Order: sequence, then C-alpha cells, then structure tokens
Amino acid sequence: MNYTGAEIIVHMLEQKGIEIIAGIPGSANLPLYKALHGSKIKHVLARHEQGAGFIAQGMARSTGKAAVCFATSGPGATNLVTAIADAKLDSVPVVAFTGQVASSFIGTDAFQEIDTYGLTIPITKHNFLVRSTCELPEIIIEAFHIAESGRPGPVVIDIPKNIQSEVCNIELWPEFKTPEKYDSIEDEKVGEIIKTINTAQKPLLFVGAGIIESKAEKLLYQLATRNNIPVTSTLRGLGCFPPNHPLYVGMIGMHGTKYANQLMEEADVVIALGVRFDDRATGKLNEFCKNATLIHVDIDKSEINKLKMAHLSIHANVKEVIRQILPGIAENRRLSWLQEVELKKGELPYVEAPDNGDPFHPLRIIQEVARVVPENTIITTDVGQHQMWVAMKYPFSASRTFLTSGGLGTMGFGVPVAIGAALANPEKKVVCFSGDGSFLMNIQELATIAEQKCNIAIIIFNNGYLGLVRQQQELFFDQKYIGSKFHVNPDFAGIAKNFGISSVDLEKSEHPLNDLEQALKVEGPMLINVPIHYSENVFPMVPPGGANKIMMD
Ligand SMILES: Cc1ncc(C[n+]2csc(CCOP(=O)(O)OP(=O)(O)O)c2C)c(N)n1
Ligand SMILES: [Mg+2]
Repeated sequence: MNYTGAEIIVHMLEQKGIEIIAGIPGSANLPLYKALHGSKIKHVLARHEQGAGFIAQGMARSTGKAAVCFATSGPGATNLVTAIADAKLDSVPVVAFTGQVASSFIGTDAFQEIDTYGLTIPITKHNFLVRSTCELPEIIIEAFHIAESGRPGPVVIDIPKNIQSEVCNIELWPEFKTPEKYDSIEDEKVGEIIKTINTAQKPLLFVGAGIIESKAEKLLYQLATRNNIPVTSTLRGLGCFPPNHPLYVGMIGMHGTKYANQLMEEADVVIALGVRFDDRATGKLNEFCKNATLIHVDIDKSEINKLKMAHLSIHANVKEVIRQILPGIAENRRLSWLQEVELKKGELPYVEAPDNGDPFHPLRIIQEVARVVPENTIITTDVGQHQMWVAMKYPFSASRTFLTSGGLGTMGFGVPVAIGAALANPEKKVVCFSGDGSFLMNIQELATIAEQKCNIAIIIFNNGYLGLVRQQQELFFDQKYIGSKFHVNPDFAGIAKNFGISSVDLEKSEHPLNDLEQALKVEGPMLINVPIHYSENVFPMVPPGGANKIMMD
C-alpha cells in the first residue's frame, strides 16, 4: 500500500507507543501535521519550540522512555536547539522531528531554510537528513534505537517537505528494536572489583544518573548495606538512594555536603557508578579522591579515563555490574569507618534554615513543600540559587522525582519540563521551583499549562536578582554588581491570573506558611510567589576551580 512520508512517520510513532507529541506547526512540517490529524496521538501545542523541546524532555526524564517533539524548519529548528543541547548533556532520549525546505531548495537560502543537520551535529547523539520517503521507517527505528540504547541522548530527524508528501509502497512494516543494554562484562574484572571492595578499609560509593538509567537502585542499596559503604550522589543521581539512610552522606561537589566532600579525600577505594566526573562534582580534578583506588563503571566507553584515570574500569551497564559483583561482596560492619563518617557528620552539620522565625527562608519553604506534597511528587527546577537550595534540602526518595538541568544549566527549563512531567504522569503532582529570572525565560508556556489544565504548582523564589550571579559577584568579583539586579519585576501572581492560572502572593499573606500549604493542596495549575531576601547565599560552596575539601560558608 502507498503511504506518504508524513503518514509513515505518524504510523511509526503510533507503533512505537508515542502518546503525546509537543510541537508547533509551520510551513515546512504542515504535511506531517495533516497526517497527525485523526491519529490517536495527542498533540500539545507549545507556545515556543524551546518549550516543546523541554516538554518532550519532561516526558522523557520522568518516564525514562524516549519522547518526541515537532518543529518547523528555520526558526522552529533554531528555537529547539537549547532544549536539544540540554538533553545531550544530561543524556535524555528525545527524538526531534524538524521540517525542512523541499529537497530541491536545500542550499539556496530558501525561505526558512537553515542547515538543521549541520547545526545539530555537536548537540545530538546522532542526526539524520532524510533523502527519500522510503528510508523513513528504517531511519525512525534507528533514531529511537540510538536515543534509548546505552547512554541515552537526543536525535534529530530533519525531513524535507517533499519527502513528507511523496509516497512509498509499504507491504510489511519493519519492527522497532529493543534498546541495547551493554551487559557483557569481563570476568576477571568482576573478581578484581570484588577483591578491591572486600579488602578496602574506607570505601565510598560515588553514584550518578547511571544508577537511575539502568534501574540499579535496589542493587545499589544491597551493595551499600551488605558491605556498609557510605554513599554520595551527584546532582543528577539524587533520589537513587534513601536520603535519610545512615549510610547516605548527601550530594558531592560545589554545593554538596562538607562531609561528603571530605570523605572523598579520606576514602581508600572510591566506587564510581554511572558518573562522568563533571567539574561541578569534582572541583579541582587532581585533588579529587586523590588518595583512593578508583573503580569506574559506565555505559559510555568515552567517559572511562576521560577526566580521571581509573585503576579499575568496566564499560558496561551499571546494574549488570552490581548484579555480578554482589554475590562476592562480603558482609562487613566497618565500625571504625562508619564511626569516622558519623563524626564528620556531627562536626560539619548540614545547612538548616535559621531558627529566627523567618517564614521566607528558602530552606524553610523547601522543607514545608516536602512536608505537604505527596511523596511521589515530581519536582522540577530552573537554574540558580533556588535550584541548589532544592538539591541540597529536598528529601528526594525516589528516582525520576527530581528533574533538573545538570549539564547545560539552562534557565527556562523548569516550567516546560514540569508540563512534560505532568502530561506523562497525570496521577502525580508536579512542583516547579523557579527563580524570578529563569521563570521569564519560558513564561509563555503558562498558556500551555492553562490549556492542558496540568496539575503543576510553580513556586517562584523571588529575590529581585539573578541570584546566583549576584552571589558570584559578591564573593569573587569584588562586589561589582552589574546586570544582576531586576530594577523592575512584574507582578508574577497577577500575570498568572491573566494566563488563567490561580495564584497566591505570599508577600501579601498574613499566614504565609499556611497559605503555602493551602495553595499546594489545590489540584491543577497554581503559581505561588515567595519573597526571598536578596542577600541570601547558597552555602556551603566550593569556590569555582577550588578543591572540594575547602568549602566556604
Ligand atoms: C539561559 C541561561 N542564561 C544565563 C545563565 C547564567 N545564570 C546562571 S544562574 C543565573 C541566575 C538565575 O536567576 P533566577 O532564576 O532568578 O534564580 P536565583 O539564582 O535568583 O535563585 C544566571 C543568569 C544560565 N544558566 N542560563
Ligand atoms: Mg532570582
């Protein structure tokens, strides 16, 4: 039977089980939209393509499955770029379908022509420019396979308009492939790892998003508790280990706990699982775990020995490696090491909201939110001080409940990612912690929230500043404040109302914590403006470029 390229795409997406697509139509992808008409796939009209890209990310990050966004050629594709780059740095499986001018116009500076293929080479795991309608099924299968296999990542498929309209005869639809997990492991390395852990005096588990991607949380728990190994997490690993467990020492790095950063110096064996030694986590690299034998397991071969030479490394699925080493791991009480850990925790207590009755201290607000919302609530953040406070204080107790832009650190991430999370998890509440700077970067998506009636509460930490920039200027640029203060800020609660979204301004509230609780109990879209004192800083902190063991506070 003959199908147009657009019909092939929609059929393949249905076959893949895609239920929601975020996007914006335009001249170069209108044939695709025509084919989407009547499909069981729901189209969510974003208000900006960056919003669409991040909505897809919210679906992918919260479920672990590849998600899809659509954009037209030229400005549609360029607007997607930030969301795609963000997905690349945080290994998120997004498949972006972009319209392109007709094949015969490519290279002529045609209306809305941009070289999307060339533009997205460095920010995708892979990308395609489709040359003929009949290659679409194989390309789509390959695109999802690449996006979801091994270390996930974004893929772009750029499709000229004529390819969407031309027909191809298809008798038998090809099948999607199961993502590859890279389970093969060399035996002697498994034995060496077991021996190194069993003979260690002061081992430390250093875990990241690879635990979440490979669904290794339970096995990690068994490994840690059987041998009594303390656990520290990267920003993107938060949620993979119970936050209140005695073995948990909190987040590592620039805004991590002092004791995690110091224990990293004390450890004699560091077991790094699904981490990539990002500079925000390691601080000054040659000071990082410099006394330890380093074991590194990662699914991406290019991460092994990229920044830190490992004494023992395995390129494999983290879950499979833990599964294979577990039977050989001895039970060990590690009394003296755990005593040292407890001592450090006592000496270097973690940040708390000051006991001065200020209801608006950011850490107090975060604690209140955590107390009030259901445990399975999905938290998204934007980028800035508010993001770091949330990472430090929110007790994430499950994987995929904390969606944050780690690698790219993209302001404007929080709101559209919350939409994606809400659409893909209609049974869950979503809370987005944003800043007064970041929020404005994708504020147009409030219209999408209102239209979709998403169960999202947006909490704006309103300090009148690009707070994290102001903090850096205060601490490292001789208090030469420039370009970080908002001399005029809008009335966020008023704006929300005009978008059709309920709102509360805690600045005008007589009982702010009570009103916060009531607002969080509302089902559906809600915006809460929280006045934060502008001079609050995120501490403790490793100065940029410094060694992790020396933290300012
Ligand atoms: C798109 C983008 N532009 C600039 C930056 C640099 N930057 C990092 S944090 C920050 C300030 C964020 O301000 P706000 O959202 O108000 O959060 P706050 O730090 O005040 O909590 C800026 C400008 C960025 N991360 N992303
Ligand atoms: Mg701010």
